[in-house]
Amino acid sequence: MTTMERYQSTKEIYAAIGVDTEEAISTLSKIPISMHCWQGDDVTGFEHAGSLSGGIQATGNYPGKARTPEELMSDMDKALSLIPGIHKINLHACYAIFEPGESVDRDQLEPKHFRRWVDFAKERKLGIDFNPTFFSHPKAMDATLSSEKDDIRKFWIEHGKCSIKIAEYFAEELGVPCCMNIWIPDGYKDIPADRTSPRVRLKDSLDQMISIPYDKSKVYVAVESKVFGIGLESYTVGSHEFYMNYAAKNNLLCLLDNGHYHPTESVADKISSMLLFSDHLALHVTRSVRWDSDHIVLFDDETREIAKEIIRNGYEKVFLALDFFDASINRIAAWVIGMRNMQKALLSALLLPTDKLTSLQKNRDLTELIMLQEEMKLYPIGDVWNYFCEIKEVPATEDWFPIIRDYEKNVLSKRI
Ligand code: RNT
Ligand code: ZN
Repeated sequence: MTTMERYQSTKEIYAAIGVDTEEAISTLSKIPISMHCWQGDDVTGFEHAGSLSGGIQATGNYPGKARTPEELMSDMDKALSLIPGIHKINLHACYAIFEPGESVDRDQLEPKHFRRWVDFAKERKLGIDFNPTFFSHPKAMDATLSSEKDDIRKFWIEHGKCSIKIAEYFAEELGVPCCMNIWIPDGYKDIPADRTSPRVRLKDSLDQMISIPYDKSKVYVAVESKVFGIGLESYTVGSHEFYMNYAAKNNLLCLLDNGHYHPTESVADKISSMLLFSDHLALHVTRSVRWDSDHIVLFDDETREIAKEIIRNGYEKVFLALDFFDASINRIAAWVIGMRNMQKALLSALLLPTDKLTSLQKNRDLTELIMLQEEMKLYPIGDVWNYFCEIKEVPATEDWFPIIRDYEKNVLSKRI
């Protein structure tokens, strides 16, 4: 049977339970996922201002890592050609592109240092999301926006301000709103004597940063909390409570990274509460294995629960990005696997008989509810996925992988 024939019969199976597969496909086509550039080079960037710091770690030494803007763009192109639909790319400030011999510190960055990324995005009709980089830098040794040293704090506040202007430039040039996410690593390895002062300073730094004028319909500033980092296990200045309150008071977005909570906490469960009090929410979907390890996103229960909540609460309200960095396997395959898994999770959420499930809950038919939720797991989602890939002109099933193998042989293996 061809993919089309299988799809036609699967369409009827779903129709019998009240699910319109055409509608699911059309909705899935409209959901952009922000593909993080930093999977391509283990969060290195192009400035070489210092090795990866801030309590995050990319482990592995798989050959073929991108070393230049050209290599990274070429690798991202390869990944995007194997991912169905139109998406966004997510850049960090440390991926600024300078003229030969030019060197610009992070408090002096300008839109022009990202012009080549804008050209790249325009040609491919992609939006861009952005992140100031508050790590891997000599001035980020101890602390950044919460530093007790005024000159250090000023430097990072300036970096934040430049970043807002760059985010605005992306949105203006591309006609797509830019989510600009602030994450800082500041914290302590051991128990601090004063938990308040660093938070007072962080609050003041953020106030200064967002005091500059910018178009709030174009730039959505988000703040990302964290429970701990490597070497910063006891205290994180930018905790969940800090940022949730800061975002609420200042009309910013909270960014929830599902690697940044206690292991039994469910980010899926947080989405409905967040969106009840805020028009938008930002997400970093990742996978933590025992700790915030940033493993590749799988088509697993956690991702599927998050996807269900995105769909049920309105995907238009969510800035959806991935955040992982695996240097132990082919980095382009890592992107493709993670992006396609996120899409599969969204598709599986779109293929649920939501009205029926909701009314079972409302009528307290909880036995039938769990029964149907479980039976839905074996419905033939794969036939819909393969058809989706086919109409988007990307390889279905595992057929994309030989293209990665070829690229590895012809391009990556030559990078020595
Ligand atoms: C770190 C945060 C942050 C980074 C990226 C590189 O724990 O998750 O989002 O991973 O900005
Ligand atoms: Zn993150």
